[in-house]
Amino acid sequence: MSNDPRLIIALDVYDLAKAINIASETADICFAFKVNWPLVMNSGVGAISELSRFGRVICDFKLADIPNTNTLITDRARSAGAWGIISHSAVGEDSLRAVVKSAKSMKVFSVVYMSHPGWSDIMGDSLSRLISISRSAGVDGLIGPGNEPDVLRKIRQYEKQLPILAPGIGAQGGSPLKAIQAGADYIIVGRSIYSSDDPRRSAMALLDDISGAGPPERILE
Ligand code: O7E
Repeated sequence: MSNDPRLIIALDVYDLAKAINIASETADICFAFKVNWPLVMNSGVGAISELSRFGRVICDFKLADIPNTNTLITDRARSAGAWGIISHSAVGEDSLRAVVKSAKSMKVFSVVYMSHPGWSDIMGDSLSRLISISRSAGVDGLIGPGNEPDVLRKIRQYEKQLPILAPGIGAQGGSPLKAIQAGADYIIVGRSIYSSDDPRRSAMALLDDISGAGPPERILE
């Protein structure tokens, strides 16, 4: 399914045919595909099962609701064939626990710090608390900002075991190698790949950049 263990491609497109094209061209060089609201709102939940034919699908729904609603969404993503789901941790431990419980064998990743400036304005001081909530809820990995190596280092200081998945690479200014050197195990990349004329070639260029880094220290299976 996947040769490169570090790259997760964000398929933030509306058009399922385009997402399928990119997935079929890159399935052998990435670890997983991430789908977000643009694709699912336009193409329906069936996009998850369609893309699952090419590899692992992570539903980036950034769940941030009461436990019952989080459970309903997680159940639906699981029945559609998702391999993983992303939740906010800032919504509280009870809501995050509901996601972990209904995910069953599906992986759960929680956001502990975001890559856009507005996050640090409001939430910057909550990092250790959000990591602690994530850990006790039993998530499988953390989402941290690939364009802020200092924050990634802090996350790694607080949490030694869980893998870190880092968006913010390329279009948001982050360097894949610097993110990995700062503690990220996986990088999440969208526009630099899906907006390119040749998504496979762009993905390969990113992989070249990190080829010396070796496999992730903390591996997701
Ligand atoms: O900037 P791009 O085009 O490479 O896309 C980045 C993707 O990562 C996009 O889907 C966006 O929603 C997501 N993302 C961030 O950019 N910043 C964050 O802090 C968190 C995420 C994210 O994916 O969260 C869950 C993994």
